[in-house]
Amino acid sequence: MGALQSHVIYQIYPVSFKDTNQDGIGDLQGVINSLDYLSTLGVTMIWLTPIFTSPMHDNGYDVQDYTAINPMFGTLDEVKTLVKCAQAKGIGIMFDMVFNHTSTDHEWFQKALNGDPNYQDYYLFVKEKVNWESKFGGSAFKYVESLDMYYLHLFDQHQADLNWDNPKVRQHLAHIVQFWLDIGIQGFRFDVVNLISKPKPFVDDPTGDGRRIYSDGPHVHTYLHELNTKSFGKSDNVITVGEMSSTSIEHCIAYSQPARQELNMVFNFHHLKVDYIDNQKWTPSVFDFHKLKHLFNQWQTAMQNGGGWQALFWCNHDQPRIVSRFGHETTYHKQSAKMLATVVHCQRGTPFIYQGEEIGMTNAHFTSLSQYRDVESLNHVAILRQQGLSEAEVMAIVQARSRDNARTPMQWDTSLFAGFSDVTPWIEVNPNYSDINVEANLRDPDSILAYYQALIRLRKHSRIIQDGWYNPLLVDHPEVFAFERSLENDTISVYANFFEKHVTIELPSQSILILGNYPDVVISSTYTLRPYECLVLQHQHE
Ligand code: TEU
Ligand code: CA
Repeated sequence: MGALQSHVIYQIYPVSFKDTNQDGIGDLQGVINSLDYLSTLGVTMIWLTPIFTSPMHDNGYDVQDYTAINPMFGTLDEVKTLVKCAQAKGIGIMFDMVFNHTSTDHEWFQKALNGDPNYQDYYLFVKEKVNWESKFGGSAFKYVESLDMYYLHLFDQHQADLNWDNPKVRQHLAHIVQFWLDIGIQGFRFDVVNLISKPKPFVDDPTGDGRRIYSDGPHVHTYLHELNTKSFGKSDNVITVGEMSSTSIEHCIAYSQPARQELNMVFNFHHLKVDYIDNQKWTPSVFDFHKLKHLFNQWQTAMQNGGGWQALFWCNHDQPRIVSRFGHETTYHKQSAKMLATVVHCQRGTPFIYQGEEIGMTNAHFTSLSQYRDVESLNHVAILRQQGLSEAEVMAIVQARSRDNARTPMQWDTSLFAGFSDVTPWIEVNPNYSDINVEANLRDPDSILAYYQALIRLRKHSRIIQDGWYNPLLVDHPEVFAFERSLENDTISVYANFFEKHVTIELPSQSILILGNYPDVVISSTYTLRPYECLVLQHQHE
């Protein structure tokens, strides 16, 4: 499996990946059956979003029991089979640990509700609430009449935030990680893990929703270091990644510097807010390309200077599809999907691919609000209506922003329900599956899938891509994002046109093309990039 630098990690959202027992819901057996496909793609690890028992208010991010598998996905034996079969192909399994909060159905929360003060101290109960907002809309505090107290829920009201200041909570969580290590799980993604340490007492946020008070809180680094030394840090070759919400570069360096023994790498979302106004997800806005370039360059250089390590990604189960967002869905579908992949996979860090991204899956384009399933979307529909927006305006925002854009079933082939299931799936299939599907990609040597394979091969064989220094190029160019990676005497440079128009640039002398998304490229010192064209060039210094 190799070092952190050589990994390429594939994210599976099991509920939408592959259904094998025909109940319309993806399952573990579906993942097992797809291992040949993933092995052909070349990925080294599979991250599964939570498959623990859960009432599924937030599709499994509301965990009822961290050591029990939700029967709708399968059994513990199937997890063991998956670990073994994946291992045989050199692929590790990464689990998703939701440790900022538990489901309100969790035994601990139920005991707290029943009045047990020991268990009340597992959560964040307060007599007086403050003005923090839930990320899914409304107040972050829910009143419990029988206790005459409020509990904190930064997400849905069924997701109660844990009190990490309680050493018993931290000990339980370390044991849970150890339980999965003993089963053979080789990676962990920690959900919103920079939110675990809240400063107390809670105070109002006069100018915001509270996030600047509780994100990257006072003991977060101490608690992560402790979790590391008590669980995954004791095993070799375990890969960890923390999801960091509204974080800073300084904290991300600290989370991921090897010497600090916290985590291997971090996801941040700044580059995915370049189409927001003032951090507002539910307000329509346009894509600021200059901001995107600036953020990539800033994070890449600061993280390398500080010795941190980034998880590189465009897509996950919470984000609209990137080809719909910063690419082109029709005429330049293939070209733009390949270009977007190139700029992520050639940066310094560990790339992540979200299921369906490798075949260019697009946003859902649902036409009725009744097609949406996600709690965040449904809550915000109600909020937007209260704000007085028309139904058409609400629909347009949800179409652009809903997490369900990423959650439609994986498009395997042209059969009914895209080969995901034989029965009606829990969420509708994107009608474009007849064009965009795995089978069609496997038949086409020039497919998006084939290009992802080439990018993964490139990383595997290129020390520059793995370890090279990142250097921004053409920083002020209005259409082209460009950078180079260098190691000893070798340099690779990447030029990517993010727009539909032709743009002419100067290329370094003696460049050799190693990868591109158009046929018939003739490299010359002055080069005109075609719509969404990208070039990966190699230069050798004497
Ligand atoms: O997401 C954290 C998070 O804040 C977001 O990505 C969120 O979904 C989005 O910004 C809202 O606009 C993680 C999980 O990835 C997500 O699926 C869960 O719903 C959330 O934590 C709570 O566990
Ligand atoms: Ca199923």
